[in-house]
Amino acid sequence: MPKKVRTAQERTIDPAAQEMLIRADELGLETAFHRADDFVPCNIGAAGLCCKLCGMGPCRLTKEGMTGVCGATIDTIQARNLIRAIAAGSAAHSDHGRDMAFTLKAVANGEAEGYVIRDVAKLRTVAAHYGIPIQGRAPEEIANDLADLYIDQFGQQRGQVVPVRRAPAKRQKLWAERGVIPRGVDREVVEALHRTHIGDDQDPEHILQHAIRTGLADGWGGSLIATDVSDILFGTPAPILGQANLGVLKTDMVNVVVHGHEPTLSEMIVAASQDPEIIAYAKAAGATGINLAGICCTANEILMRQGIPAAGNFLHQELSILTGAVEAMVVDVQCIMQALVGLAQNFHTKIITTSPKVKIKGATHMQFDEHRALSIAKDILRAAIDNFKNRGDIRIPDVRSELVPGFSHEYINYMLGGTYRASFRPLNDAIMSGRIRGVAAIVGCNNARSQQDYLHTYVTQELLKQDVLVVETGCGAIASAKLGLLLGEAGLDKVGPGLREICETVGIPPVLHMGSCVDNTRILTVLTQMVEEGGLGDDIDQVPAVGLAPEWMSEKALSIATYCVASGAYVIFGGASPVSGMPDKVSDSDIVLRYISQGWEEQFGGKLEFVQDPDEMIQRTLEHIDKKRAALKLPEYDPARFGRSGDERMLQLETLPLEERQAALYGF
Ligand code: NFS
Repeated sequence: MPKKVRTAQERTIDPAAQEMLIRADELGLETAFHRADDFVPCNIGAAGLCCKLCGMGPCRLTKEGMTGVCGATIDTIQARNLIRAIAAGSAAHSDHGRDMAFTLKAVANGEAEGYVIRDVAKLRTVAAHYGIPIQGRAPEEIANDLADLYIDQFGQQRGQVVPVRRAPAKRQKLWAERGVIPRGVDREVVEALHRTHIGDDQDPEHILQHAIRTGLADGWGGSLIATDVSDILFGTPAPILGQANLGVLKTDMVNVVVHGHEPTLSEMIVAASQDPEIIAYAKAAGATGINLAGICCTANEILMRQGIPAAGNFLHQELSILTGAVEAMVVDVQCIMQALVGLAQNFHTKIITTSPKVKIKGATHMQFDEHRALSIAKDILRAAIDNFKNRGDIRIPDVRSELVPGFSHEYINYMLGGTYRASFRPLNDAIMSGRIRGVAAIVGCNNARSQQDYLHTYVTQELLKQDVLVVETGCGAIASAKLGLLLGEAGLDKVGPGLREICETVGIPPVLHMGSCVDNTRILTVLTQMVEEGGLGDDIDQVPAVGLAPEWMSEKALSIATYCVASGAYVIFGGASPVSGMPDKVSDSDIVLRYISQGWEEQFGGKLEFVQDPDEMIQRTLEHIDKKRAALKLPEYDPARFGRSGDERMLQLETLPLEERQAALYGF
């Protein structure tokens, strides 16, 4: 079959990305979009039917009833492949959390150059959750105890990881009954690897039971720790004006793109870029200053706290280099394409790796150490500035959108009631009355095999029309940002009437940007607070809410899906299913697929499904929300009941003669 080469428009809906893909073609360069067209994925591996766990394989099971050399069946092989991916995702998020906890320890002990505790209130709130004394103690003393407690969660061998105590009481009880509360973060990941070694756990349901515990070690373990410590050290996000897309790069400045995930280095690069000595150094090199921009979740971290612009999401990493205007791309961990180095060789861009865990052949390695963070950040910026003179031909797409990110659960609580009445009551009331039909969390990656940003933004826009409040994180949030959905009133005319009233009354965009992917824990916290506020059931699985990752690609996304399901959420993934099995057959190759939907739903009230068609994703989301509304005995969703208040209505009334206006408003 001849391979299908997509046009730039078929590869992405983003005009900035299209412009760069055309430039790549003109220059004879390739990107992930090109490589995705160049080879077809292995259909056996893609369906989870390939086992390469020992030296007798790889065993590729292409027919029903086949087994591997050791006798492993299709369902066992699929379950093993899936849990290994979940374990890798859980490990990645959690190791990020561990590094954050070690940084907190160093800061508490005055050993971390340049860092301070920015959010003492959050430090005290979090510490108090765990019974750490806070009265009359200095922030550093509290932080030291919290850091020790958090560091212990990773290597703990027995008991329960402490962040699970922040889940609804009923959920904790359910987890305890099912035996899935993580004992220690590392222990669950190690056990997932042990169980899937040749000749160990051969019962797919038993394997997937442990997948739940491995996912929970991420969501209610490592990721939650990462979010807490990031907020304590760098500030809990609140709305701030930002920009997104490649047009944030500047022609007359030294452009430094920070890409990856951990905020420790990027926050310090932000601080260093404002240092007068560094600015003077940049000016001496002929630039007007330093322009920082982020990619992937690093972008989200510094965007929501510092307002530093986002150059784009996952598939923008190569495209930013194609502008020719990036002096340095500074990377730490996760979602960093190896192809960056080869591509950068066609320009002057320096790829600088910084993590002791991540090196790429051909990149410059400038290792980060939190004890000397500010000095290292300045060294990195000097290297970028020195490279400014080597810049050649540049082309920066004139495309950027404004956005307002920073909707932490703390801020949502505050915005709904102010300082003295901070509460989730108005949100619960809006859902209970039907003004808001339900909530959708639309998160996750870009995938080079699907049209960049299309599924994200299509699903988002369609759900908004149906009065579904949308919260977003990760690369999905950046997709919406690029389309202008994260800005105040933008797009409110395309939002359902009830949701529009709420957005206008509270003064929020219809899509709330809640942060990076580790910050999906903020969504767990919001759901917990909604439950605790009352009126929407007594556990997360009763809330009319759905999680979606329409363009997922990473193992981290699978881990997120698993802990969301374990927390009671219905999760829909777009694109390919890693456990799809034999095409069109209901047989043993469907056991895993059925278990992670019906099986998990029976046990945890949440389920995971892979759905390719975006309209079906929307339909299933709405059906689920309506089903949950009915179970709570809430009024049936009826958009005709709303839209008679709010700014739009007032503007309409203003056009009427006085008497008619009074009649409409007061009935006389
Ligand atoms: Ni999430 Fe963030 Fe993006 Fe996907 Fe990668 S950056 S941690 S994995 S690609 S959303």
